[in-house]
Amino acid sequence: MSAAEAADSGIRCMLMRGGTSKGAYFLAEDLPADPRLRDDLLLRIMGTPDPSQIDGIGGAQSVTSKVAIVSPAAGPDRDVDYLFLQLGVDEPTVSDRQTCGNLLAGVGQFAVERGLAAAGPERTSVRVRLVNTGSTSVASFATPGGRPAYSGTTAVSGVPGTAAAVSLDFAGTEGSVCGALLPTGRIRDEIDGIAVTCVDNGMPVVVVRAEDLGVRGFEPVADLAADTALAERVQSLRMRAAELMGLGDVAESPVPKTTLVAAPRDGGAVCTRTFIPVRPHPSIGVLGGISAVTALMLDGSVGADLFAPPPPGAPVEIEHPSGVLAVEVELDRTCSPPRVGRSAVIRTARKLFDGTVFPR
Ligand code: NQM
Repeated sequence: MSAAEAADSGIRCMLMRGGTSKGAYFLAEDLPADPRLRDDLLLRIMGTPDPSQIDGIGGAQSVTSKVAIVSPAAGPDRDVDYLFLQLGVDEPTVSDRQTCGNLLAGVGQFAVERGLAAAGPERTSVRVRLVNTGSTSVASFATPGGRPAYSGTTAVSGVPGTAAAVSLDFAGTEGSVCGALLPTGRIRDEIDGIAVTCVDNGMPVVVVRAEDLGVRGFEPVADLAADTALAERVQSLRMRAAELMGLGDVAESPVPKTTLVAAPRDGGAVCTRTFIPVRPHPSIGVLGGISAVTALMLDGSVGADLFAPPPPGAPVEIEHPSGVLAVEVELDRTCSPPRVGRSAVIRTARKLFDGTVFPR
């Protein structure tokens, strides 16, 4: 499909909110198979590069400049494959170097909407392979009468109102980007004189004590966003951490993320401020949050002493700028280092529009 043809006839697209992110969902068959042509088309659809994405459907933030590409399962033990692409806002970048647990929240419903997965009469579980990382997730949600229900009573911090719950159960996330839960081979490293724990339980994350970067760790996002010196320190830390984690040059990559941790303030397990990659996240990513919590649960990690574990069986509540993200992480502590059993989270997702998008 040429650029002129795509601009003329448009591309079938569903816009969905998934958790605290928003993105364009496509069937792979509706996009060019050549990644170069596909990425060029997606940039024009999103309105990138432009800080306001005024001529596209992107929402001018990293968490609203996202794409989910869903295709029939290319292998056994799953129903669909989900490729996530992070598009830049003011830079013309398209990266497949991370997945997104928030957009994942809409993938099961999208698969049912497009006929890639059969819905049950009450509830449906869709087994999703996360193509970016090779891990899997089972997305379960209500399908009364065989159709996805979007309204419900579940609240997600950072999203107004309530919607239908989508439970996401993850497997195979441990080391799924870097090859090991502790990609540097150590529970702690020192970078620029600062102690960090580098972790990958589905998302490469560098965990740092907020006070070691000269902040308290519960500042409003706007204050952190205005702190250019902090952004420079975060960038230097993550570039060096990426080398130790085997990620190479990450100048144009959204990973690793950096999560600043502080003692909890609102009854949760820990207070966080996350950077994607150097701008403050309005909340915290799903797998980013799961990875950070996994690090904090390990003896000797940076921030382990700040972590207030919940009672047995209760989820870990991660405090973030717009509220709380509750995650479950099960560790097998009979291994050294411990192995991840399962991770899980409850999100909501909503179909916003379904139609044809016309690229610039
Ligand atoms: O970590 C933002 C988000 C994310 C990613 C980011 C995510 C995840 O809030 O699984 O959800 O860290 O880029 O959607």
